[in-house]
Amino acid sequence: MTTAAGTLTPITPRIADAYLHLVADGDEIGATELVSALLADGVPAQRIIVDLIGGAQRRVGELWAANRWSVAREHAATAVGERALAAVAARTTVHATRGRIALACVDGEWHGLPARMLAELLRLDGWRVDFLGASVPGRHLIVHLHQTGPDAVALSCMLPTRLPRAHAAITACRAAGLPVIAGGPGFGPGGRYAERLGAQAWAATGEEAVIRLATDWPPRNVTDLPLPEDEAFLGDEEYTHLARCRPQLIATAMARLATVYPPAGDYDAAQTESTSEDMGHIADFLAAALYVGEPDIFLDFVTWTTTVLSSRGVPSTALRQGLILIRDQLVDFPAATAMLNAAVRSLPGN
Ligand code: B12
Repeated sequence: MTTAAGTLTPITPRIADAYLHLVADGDEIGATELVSALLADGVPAQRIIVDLIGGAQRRVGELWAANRWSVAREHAATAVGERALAAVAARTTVHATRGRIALACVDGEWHGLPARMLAELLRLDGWRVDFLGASVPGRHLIVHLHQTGPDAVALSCMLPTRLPRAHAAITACRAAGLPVIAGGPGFGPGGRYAERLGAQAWAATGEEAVIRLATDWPPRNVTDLPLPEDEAFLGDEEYTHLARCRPQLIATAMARLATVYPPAGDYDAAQTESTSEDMGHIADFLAAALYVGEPDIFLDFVTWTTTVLSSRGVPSTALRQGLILIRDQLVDFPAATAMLNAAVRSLPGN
């Protein structure tokens, strides 16, 4: 197959468009052929992974959020991305000359592809990588670390709702004497929650992680490093209450919704189910915000949800009522109430 790539040409918009077309069409063979041809033309594997495959995945996210692509179409597109990434990996063998890294997504984190991209970038830079995949429960991670003895652990977290589990995993790695590099947007802008949760390093992108790990990593004697100062405040009473009462909070909010938002009374089964999922997201993002004491986690989520719902024809008043229904069940919890009130005030029309 011939391409317009040219020797050492970066990914041009034309190539990116051609690849996105193949992804949109669910054409795994075509996508595999395209990346193979690019490699043969001398395009660096890193550019294919980050710019082509990663760029298309981000575009897929926008198309899903704007309600232009269904969940099924997103799944098919991601499957193409996984296959294209595997094709790049199969055609680029690099012998491990650095240490060994265990790479896992935190418990409950199902975005495996970004971590897989990082795994390939690290391999290309000479690391031996044990890629453990999506949603790795903390205790299984630790058993694996004891069995394989890596030099460091890389933890991926795309959603802030997984931060409490990320904290548990980081704490367990630390107790095992292993340094953790954290990454993924779940750790917040500039990775600001990573350090608070005890990670020794954070990187925004796979390429940044490669540079970081190649220079002064891993640090020695992790157990001697000082603990983050405010770690003791993580997961206070409000968080614990919310985490424990989550099912009841959602059930009560759903039972009352049609009274305060009458259109919900006519919802079909699928609409009721997705509304209940949205209530779950409200509870989970609120819990994460309480856990790390960062109201912005919840505010960002509400802004994002407003956009997603509006592209599906759901008015912000529905979200407002959902937030109020949760708030009214948390009267004795001042931090949660303040976050919910700020979120209600932030909605359009206020
Ligand atoms: C595919 C996808 C899924 C798939 C994942 C399948 C898979 N095998 O990966 C599935 C269907 C499982 C999924 C589910 C959900 N998803 Co989703 N998903 C995506 C999508 C479209 C692509 C993800 C991806 O591959 N990104 C590509 C890479 C390139 O992104 P990247 O961040 O640049 O990756 C780099 C860095 O993050 C970094 N990095 C990553 N990990 C690490 C680790 C370390 C140690 C380091 C140093 C660096 C590092 O390196 C990467 C490479 O450079 C994104 C859109 C997006 N913008 O990413 C949404 C997205 C992440 N999902 C989103 C949501 C909301 C969800 C769901 C909650 C949806 C729902 N209603 O149920 C669930 C949550 C599931 C869960 N608990 O994990 C939102 C998150 C928004 C938010 N507020 O946080 C996004 C942004 C979509 C959107 N536009 O709104 N999703």
